[in-house]
Amino acid sequence: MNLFVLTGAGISAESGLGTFRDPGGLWRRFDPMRLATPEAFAAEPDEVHAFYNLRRRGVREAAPNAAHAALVRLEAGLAARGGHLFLCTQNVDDLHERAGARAVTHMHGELMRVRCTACGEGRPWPEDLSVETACPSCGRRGGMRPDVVWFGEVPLHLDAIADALDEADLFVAIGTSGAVYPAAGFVARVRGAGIPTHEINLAPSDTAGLFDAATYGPATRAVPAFVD
Ligand code: BJW
Repeated sequence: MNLFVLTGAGISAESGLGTFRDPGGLWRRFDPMRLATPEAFAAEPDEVHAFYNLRRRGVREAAPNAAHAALVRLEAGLAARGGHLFLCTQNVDDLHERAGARAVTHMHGELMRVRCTACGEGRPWPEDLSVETACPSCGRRGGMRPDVVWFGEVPLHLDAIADALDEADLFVAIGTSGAVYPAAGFVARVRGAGIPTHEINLAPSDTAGLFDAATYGPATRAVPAFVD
């Protein structure tokens, strides 16, 4: 069995990390066009750094929850039976890895990494960033940015994701609103190929009608119940 799991902010909500579009979510309080676009970073880098420094500190203080742990058991269980879990997350946090997941595809990048816009070098970076931060590789200041995918940028690992979608026997989406493309389009793509689909979410997502089956409830209960 090849299982494709797509996770979103809802899986980390009970770890204390805010989602984007729920009541009180990040994009309800902050304008994403002023914080999560390359144009915003060019115009107001201090504001963008302050936002991501706060988020980075939040991730450092958060711990993986029972839903992240259940996916680790799923990965091991499938491997023991000759199957494979392709875990694709839209999340920029590292809670899947800290729970023990062996292979995680971060299609929207990673908050704990930086990239230099001058020389392109990326590296782990768990600390605050500022316009004064110099790139350890090329020495340039002002170009260091969080290694995340902003609106208008192309998500990462799309070829590997397309292959995994084509090879999947089952597609499961967990804790994602289905509002952001291309991830929101995965369910339609696999459904078109006749692959069964299952949604796990607090409430029906924007794409709920495209899933064959659904489990509604908090991820820390619904994901272990699905896995075990
Ligand atoms: C729980 C829970 C609990 C809560 N238990 N569940 C087609 C149509 C229209 C527009 C576009 C389109 N194609 C492209 C676009 C433009 C744009 C887009 O999609 N805009 C829409 C808003 C309309 N997309 C892009 O710009 C993307 N790039 C792109 O398309 O490039 C072109 C290209 C593509 C492919 C090939 C070649 C070229 C890039 C998108 C980048 C998104 N970036 C962000 C920020 C990352 C950095 C950061 O973290 O700051 O990614 S935005 C934000 O949204 C973040 C998330 O990964 C992403 C998705 O959010 P998610 O995870 O779904 O969270 P929420 O809050 O929306 O939902 C949470 C869910 O959890 C809810 O359903 C709750 O019910 C649930 N929940 N508690 C279980 N306890």
